[in-house]
Amino acid sequence: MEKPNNRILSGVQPSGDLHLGNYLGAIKNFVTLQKDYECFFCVVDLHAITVWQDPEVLKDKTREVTAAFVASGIDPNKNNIFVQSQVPQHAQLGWIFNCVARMGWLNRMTQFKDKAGKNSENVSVGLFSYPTLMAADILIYLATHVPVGDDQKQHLELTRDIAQKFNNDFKTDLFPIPEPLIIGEATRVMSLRDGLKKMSKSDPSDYSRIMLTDTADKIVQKIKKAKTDPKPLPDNKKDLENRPEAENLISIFASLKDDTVENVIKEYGLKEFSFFKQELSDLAIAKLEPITKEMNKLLSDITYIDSILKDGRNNARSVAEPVLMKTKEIIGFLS
Ligand code: AQP
Repeated sequence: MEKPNNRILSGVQPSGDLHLGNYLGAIKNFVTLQKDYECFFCVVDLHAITVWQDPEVLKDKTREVTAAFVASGIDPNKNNIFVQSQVPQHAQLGWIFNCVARMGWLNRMTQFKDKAGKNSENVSVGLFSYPTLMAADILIYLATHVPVGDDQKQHLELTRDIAQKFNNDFKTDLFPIPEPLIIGEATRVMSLRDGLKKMSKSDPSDYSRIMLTDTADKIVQKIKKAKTDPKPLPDNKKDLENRPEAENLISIFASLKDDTVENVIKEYGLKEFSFFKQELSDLAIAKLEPITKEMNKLLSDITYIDSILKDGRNNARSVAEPVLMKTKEIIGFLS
């Protein structure tokens, strides 16, 4: 079987409105990576249903994530954009990996602990075994690289462990050990209300995140209300220590501007936050408004969105099926 050497898989859940963390931590990087890698970008609806999703809303959000990919600059003619549940090989390999991964490995996953909290007896089994499906998402394409935000690093480590164990157990070299790609100044965008909490779709506060669907006025309001400390911006990076809200806003600015935190500090050091917030609002609107407009335009033509997903699905299946067949043969399943 031909082994790729520069193939990427990454996914975004259609579990709510996409926010600036998803954009800066993931989608914006996908746009850059499409130049040098063969890319599989997946709308991971099987992951989304690990927590309750309203069926009608799930359909809309699945198309919205697709539109966000394209509106941000991912070329659907060059890349595979598809929906996870439409490529059944993911779930089939996911089951096999449930039988490879060890309970102790999954018990150590901090995201499960964070998401389940005190409710761990009542969350779905899928939420617990989510990382084995993520391993299947990656390895069903023999992906060599995975762009990851800070929050997904541990899951990628588990994927590497699963690939290694499968290869060792069955004395094969079928699965690559995928490398993380950690890119940009915003690998972990924090909540605008609390610099110690990740910006997230499920945060109950609308003011904790900037959404890709927010109007310019809403963006201004949210940035104006963003929590900061009373001091002006620091004039060197070291002084950002113990100032999580300041660090977050400066990192967001740097990432939106494709610049470094050091350069932003050079330009705005010792300025008041009220001034910096205005500059940040202008920059965020300049970068996000065209994407929002394009997303809305794309979403008015569902037939086009669905045709992108159909092509993506067909390509993805044609790559995934031989890998699944080979895996089954190695395990000893009858063909
Ligand atoms: N705050 C963030 N900063 C940087 N990157 C982030 N990502 C998510 N939040 C941030 C990255 O976005 C990609 C898609 O994420 P996802 O939707 O699949 O899952 P998630 O990480 O669980 O997203 P949320 O918004 O936090 O959802 P909920 O609230 O449902 O848990 C991933 O590459 C992720 O790293």
